[in-house]
Amino acid sequence: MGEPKKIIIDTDPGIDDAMAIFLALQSPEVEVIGLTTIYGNVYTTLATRNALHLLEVAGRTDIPVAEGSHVTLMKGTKLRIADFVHGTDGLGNQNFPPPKGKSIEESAAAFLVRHANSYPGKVTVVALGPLTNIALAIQLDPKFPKKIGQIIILGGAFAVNGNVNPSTEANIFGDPDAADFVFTSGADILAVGINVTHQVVLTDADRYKLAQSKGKFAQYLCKILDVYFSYHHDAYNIKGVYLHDPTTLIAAVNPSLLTYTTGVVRVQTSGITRGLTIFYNTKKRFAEVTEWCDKPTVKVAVTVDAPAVVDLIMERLINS
Ligand SMILES: [Ca+2]
Repeated sequence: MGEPKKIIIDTDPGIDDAMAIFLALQSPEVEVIGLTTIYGNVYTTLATRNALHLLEVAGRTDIPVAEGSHVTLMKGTKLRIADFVHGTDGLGNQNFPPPKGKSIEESAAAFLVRHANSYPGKVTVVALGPLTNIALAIQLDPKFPKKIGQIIILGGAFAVNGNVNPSTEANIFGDPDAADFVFTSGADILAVGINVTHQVVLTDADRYKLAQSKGKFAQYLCKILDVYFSYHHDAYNIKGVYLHDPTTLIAAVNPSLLTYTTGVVRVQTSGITRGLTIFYNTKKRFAEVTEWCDKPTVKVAVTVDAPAVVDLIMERLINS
């Protein structure tokens, strides 16, 4: 294996964010060079606190945390916070003690820009929340899309219903203006939507296996997973949980476990379908000039080897 891929995880922890962060720390294919925080599952201040806490649990306080935006790209302060999914603390209502460490002085956007400049083409951002910080990084440095290696995005509902409402997936809903800006920025983008992540389910039996293991991360996750299981039972009538964030992290660790298609993605920024992601496969030549014409293409995940992804996640969390 060559050099591990340098990754920055932009995150709103979040129960499945916690799982993705631990998975990354357990994966020799990637080197986590920083966490940047964003609102989504919780407000940004709490996301920062949770990111610091998770790194302390992991014994990886060497990894810096840069706090991200508290408002949307358009300075909106009325945020959608999914605390009913992850618990009011974002981590399964466990009332963990506050972290000892602090975030660095630099903003998330400045941190992203600095690392893209230090290692041009070599840094992958794994964006697990609304895309505000990534959009701000592009505003800060218009060359950011060309300097960053890849941006792997958990977001979108491609040709399926959303999970906030029938049109829209939660991370895109969090900041549709930022999402449209990032998707059309010309960066090397890979989007993993809920059309894919809804195929990757951690079952009750898997949770039992985690609980029976001696793995440090497995033990921790079993404590926080109850709230997430309850939410999935109420919302989807399933005895399992969707592994949104870990599956997206796997796209950085082992991209061959997913398949992809290429096209232009635009995001609806107003109306009842605000946050809708519309993919254009570029095959049809439309008679009129459309809002998708002359925009850069991105990759969108189409299929996933779900059993292999769950096995890999389980193996790495159990052997921790
Ligand atoms: Ca997340």
